[in-house]
Amino acid sequence: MSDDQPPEDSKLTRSKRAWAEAGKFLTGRHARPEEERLPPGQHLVRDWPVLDLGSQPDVTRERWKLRIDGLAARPITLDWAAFMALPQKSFVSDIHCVTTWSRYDNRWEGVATADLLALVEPRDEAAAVMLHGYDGYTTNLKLADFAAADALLAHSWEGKQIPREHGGPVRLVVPHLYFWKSAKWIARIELLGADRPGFWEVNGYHLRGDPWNEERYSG
Ligand SMILES: Nc1nc2c(c(=O)[nH]1)N[C@H]1C(S)=C(S)[C@@H](COP(=O)(O)O)O[C@H]1N2
Ligand SMILES: [Mo]
Repeated sequence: MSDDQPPEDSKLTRSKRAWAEAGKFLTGRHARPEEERLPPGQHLVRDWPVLDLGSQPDVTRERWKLRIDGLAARPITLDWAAFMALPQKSFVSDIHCVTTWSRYDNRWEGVATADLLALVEPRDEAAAVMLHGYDGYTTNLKLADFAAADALLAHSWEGKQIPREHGGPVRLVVPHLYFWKSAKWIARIELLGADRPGFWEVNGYHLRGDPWNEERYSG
């Protein structure tokens, strides 16, 4: 379903693996989101940086399809019209990227992940999801993290279509975890019986990625 395979041994992945080994940016502090809005080691930005593996697939709304399968009683493929016919939600949340920038108060519109899960009926054994992007990117989440109350598949940001470089037509947003978990150009949500590492997780990044516990790296 994806257009190409991500570069396993690019300059980017090599330098990120080195960051993970060195524990770059780690402060050793822990915090609680109720007490500190800005997680340890983060700084605020006003712009919105673009980060990806270097290819930004050109997926039009007409061509975009989302497959939800794996351990589900009712796997489905949604096209744009079917996706837009689902209940639309709007959430405001903060972004925390593992490269230390955070951005407050992003208004997203789209379909809540909890509503999507209700549609496909995860089997009792389902415990995690693997997200697949049209660029071949993958990232994993525990089912409960994916289903968080403010997590959604977003098509709009600040009232406008999410532009291609930020993952349009549809990207995931899971605000309580580092932003690498929020797959852009989402193509497939695969329900799994157990958590297994995606692209950055294989390359030294944490399996879960909680910013307040500084779960940057696996080591
Ligand atoms: N499909 C896909 N999703 C992705 C990525 C990617 O390379 N491909 N990069 C991740 C990383 S590392 C980050 S920090 C965020 C960046 O999102 P942004 O470019 O909208 O800021 O997207 C995440 N989702
Ligand atoms: Mo990232």
